[in-house]
Amino acid sequence: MKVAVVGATGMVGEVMLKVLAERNFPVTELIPVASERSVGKEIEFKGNTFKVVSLETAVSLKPQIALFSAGGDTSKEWAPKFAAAGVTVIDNSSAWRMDPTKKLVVPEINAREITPEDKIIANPNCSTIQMVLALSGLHKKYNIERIVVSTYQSVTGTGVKAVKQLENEYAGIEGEMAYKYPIHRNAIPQIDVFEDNGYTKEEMKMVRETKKIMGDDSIRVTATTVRIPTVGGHSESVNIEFSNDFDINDVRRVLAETPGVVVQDNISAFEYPMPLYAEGKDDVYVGRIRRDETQPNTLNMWIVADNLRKGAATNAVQIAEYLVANNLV
Ligand code: 2RA
Repeated sequence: MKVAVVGATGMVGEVMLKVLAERNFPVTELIPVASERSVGKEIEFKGNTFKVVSLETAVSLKPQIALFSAGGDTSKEWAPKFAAAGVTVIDNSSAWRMDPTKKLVVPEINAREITPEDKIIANPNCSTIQMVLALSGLHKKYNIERIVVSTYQSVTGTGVKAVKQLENEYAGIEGEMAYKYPIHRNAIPQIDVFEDNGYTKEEMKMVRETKKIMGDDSIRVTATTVRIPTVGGHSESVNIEFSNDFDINDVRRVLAETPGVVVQDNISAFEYPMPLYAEGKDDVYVGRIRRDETQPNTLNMWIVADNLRKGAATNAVQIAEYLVANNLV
């Protein structure tokens, strides 16, 4: 496979390259793509060196697959140009996620929806991916009515400038700010811009994308998304109300059997998921599984995953793997 990685020098792009190599994706030729100022820069991939090219050059090289993580504006402009050249684009930006003509895919849940005609496939938002993956098996079994989620999100979700801000603040150095406020020793209850309803765009992504991926508009979702000074992954406190009552041991069994989910839930040994230990891993970790004692058919749990891996790069590479395995490219 000739594979282009658009945004190869960015935080997610770098992880995409790492994941492609680690998972032995059949890359015969790598085309790293970045903005004009990075063109010509050298990128190491599996012991070989590749030169960064421009978007124009990348289209003319006609890769079979292009993994995009270069922001919504670049995707809006360039994904259709790649698609028109016969390239299948897997896009990590929010540009196409809610477009009804585009599939929004978490492979373990809905990869079967992909057809050879899908030339632009959307990768969901990181905080949505880890939540829906953990909930997909439980939805099938017990039918989710409503989800109340609060997130504790890593600065890596914002990018390299935010990681630098945290490091600088920790070291007491003045520097560029990615956020309006300090993030060290803080929790910022705003991720992305505010929408007219008073929710942030990140919160509304969780609402809208969950319904689309689960293929069920009736699921009610309400979210509060918060940035905290961690780097290893996003954490989520999730309250789920089902139509049907559940057995808590069966909930654990369903979670343990959900591909990509690992149950870490042994309170007597103080075992629960934490972002420090999820960093660099592809799984979604679930713990603190317990019944909400204030109302029937309702469950509380804690979900943690590395937002750069399953929340972005790994999910995109898994979509690419599905395309190859099913002769869709
Ligand atoms: C964040 N969800 O964590 C974003 C990244 N896609 O800010």
